[in-house]
Amino acid sequence: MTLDRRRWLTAAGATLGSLWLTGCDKLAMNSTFTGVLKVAEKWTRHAQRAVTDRNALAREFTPAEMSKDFKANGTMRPGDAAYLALLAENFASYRLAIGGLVEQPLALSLADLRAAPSRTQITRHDCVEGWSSIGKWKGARLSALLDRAKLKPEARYIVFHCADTLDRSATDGAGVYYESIDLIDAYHPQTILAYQMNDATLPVRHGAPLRLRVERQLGYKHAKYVMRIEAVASLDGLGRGKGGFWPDRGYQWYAGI
Ligand SMILES: Nc1nc2c(c(=O)[nH]1)N[C@H]1C(S)=C(S)[C@@H](COP(=O)(O)O)O[C@H]1N2
Ligand SMILES: [Mo]
Repeated sequence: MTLDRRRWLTAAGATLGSLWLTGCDKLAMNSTFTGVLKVAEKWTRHAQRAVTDRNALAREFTPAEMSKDFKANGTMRPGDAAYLALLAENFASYRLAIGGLVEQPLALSLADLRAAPSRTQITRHDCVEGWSSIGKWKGARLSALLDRAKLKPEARYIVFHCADTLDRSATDGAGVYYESIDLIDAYHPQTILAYQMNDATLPVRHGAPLRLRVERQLGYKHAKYVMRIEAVASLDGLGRGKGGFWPDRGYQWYAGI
């Protein structure tokens, strides 16, 4: 499935459609009503343009433009026992769980992920803190994995649960890093689960064994150390309810660039 315009335009269409369905010629002659239609039409075009923009590719760079030293940020080596155990055996028993609102829950090894449809891209990572680095990423296309898991129609967001506790002072259990994206970004062709960076196995400081690249958004959306993916209908029950570790602490949930 590719996330078509339908899901996006359903809301606009429903409103506009019900107006049309009144189908009264007298109404069409009424200038207030035609004014409403014009506004609705303009709004629909606006929504359409927004969809097109969201599907556009992020800029890609040449190998010569790659940063000599790609900065690392946030957690650079999770101290969590479960992660350290996986690291000690070089992720041999690592399994990416894909569950929640799916017909077919999955548990994928790194070999499975490497065998899945992939994409390679050289992109610029922009952190809200004001730095950028350009790097080359190779990973499994999230769209293909979600197609394999078969999203249920109620699924609206994809959540990435990470291995690292970034805020050890959080007593409400919201100290573990997580992030979420909507289905437009989940199905964007550049949205991948990267296992390789700059032609080498993804290093620990950059999120080994698997990290999200969601190239149309700022750095904090790019969850590192991804352990589990969950399809959900609402972000309410997660963390502090804002859909991500940093959004729970005041950052925008949608960090489009
Ligand atoms: N699990 C996890 N993912 C994370 C973070 C983190 O601390 N933990 N930091 C985020 C932030 S703010 C940025 S800028 C990028 C940094 O990725 P990098 O270390 O590969 O540069 O990871 C993001 N993803
Ligand atoms: Mo960041």
